[in-house]
This record gives sequence, structure tokens and C-alpha cells, in this order.
Amino acid sequence: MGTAQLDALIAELNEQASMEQPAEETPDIGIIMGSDSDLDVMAGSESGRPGAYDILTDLGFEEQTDYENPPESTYTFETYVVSAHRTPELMYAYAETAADRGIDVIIAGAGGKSADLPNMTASIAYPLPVIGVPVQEKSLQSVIGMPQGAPIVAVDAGKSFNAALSATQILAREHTELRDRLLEYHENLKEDVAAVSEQLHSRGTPEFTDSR
Ligand code: RP5
Repeated sequence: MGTAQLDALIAELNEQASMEQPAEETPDIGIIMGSDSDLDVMAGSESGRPGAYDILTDLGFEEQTDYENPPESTYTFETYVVSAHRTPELMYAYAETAADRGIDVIIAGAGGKSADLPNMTASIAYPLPVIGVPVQEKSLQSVIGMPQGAPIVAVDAGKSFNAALSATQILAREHTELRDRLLEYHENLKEDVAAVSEQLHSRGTPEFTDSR
């Protein structure tokens, strides 16, 4: 069986790495996941909880689907499926070219008990920061269990939403606009809690429960 598409994808990443595109035109965040079955957790879904795609687009990021034609937004992310065990050469190529392709931070998610994509990507892309997302509870130890000297930042199982916030925090060190959006997001969270608290208290538990 041939690997034409895989080879083409790897060649494309390498070519992009040599292009020296201006920083404002390259994706800021690279989201990779072990399988498209991880997408509901990594992006967020209607039936489950919101994910990285949801909060990033809320914060004004746009998904970049064409490396040479960036979307309008100043802040962008890209998304790929990269399997550590089925396509190790793609994992290597993605991690090795990420910095030269202009990526500032990688969010890597994988499920199963051998969730090696986040930690291997962190080792290869070092010193680029990698935020690991254990797609399932059983992936947690595998993602966070890095040896001393080989760092990874990781979130709780399934919390790609928080991974995206952490990635934005890293970018916000250099972009005050992102810092302001993060602060506004947090203020809104506070307001939401206050509003719910006031409603629960003033309406009483039975009426509040019925109204939900
Ligand atoms: C699924 O296979 C998991 O969700 C994981 O992310 C994906 C890829 O695993 P490997 O192909 O890297 O073993 O079970």
C-alpha cells in the first residue's frame, strides 16, 4: 500500500517551514489530535461540553485552513489529525517544523491508554510549549507522565477548552488585545455566577429548578 498522501502532507509541512512567512500570516496555535474520533472532545460538541474550537472562536480566533491564505483575524489556529503510532513520521514532521511554520504553541490531544502524541510532540518540538489534552480519563497518566527535563503542560481529561485558554494566556504575554479578551471572558464568568446566585436565592429552589 502506498503512502502518497502521507508523504505529500509531510512534504507540505517541510515546504511551509522553509517559506519564512511573516508571523502575522501564520497560525498562532496548532491543534493536533490522534484521531478524528477525538474531535468532539478537542473541538467541542453540541451534545458534550464545549472545547478548544469553541472558546478560541469566542475569543476572536479564526481557523486557518490554507497556510498561504490566512483568514482576516489577527489570531489564528490550525487543526490536524496526527497519530503517534500509525503515522509517527507525520508526528515528527509536524513537531519538528512547527516553530519554523510560525506556530507559537501546540495543543495536542490523544485518547486511549497509550496517549503518546502530546508527550512525544512536546519532546520533538521543544522548546515550543505543548499543552497536552488527555482525551479520556484513562489517558491522563500517559499524557502527564514525562521524565524530568522533558516538560509538558497538561490539562484535565477532556478539557481542551482549558488548553485553549492556556494557549491564549501564553500568546497574551505578547498581545495585550488577547489579554483584554481573556480578562473580559473572566469578568463574564463572574457575572454569570452572580446572576445564577441571585436567581436561585430570590426565586427559591423549587421554582429555580423548574425554570432550568
Ligand atoms: C484513539 O486512537 C485515541 O483517541 C487516539 O487519540 C487515537 C490515536 O492513537 P494512535 O494511533 O496514536 O495509537 O484510540
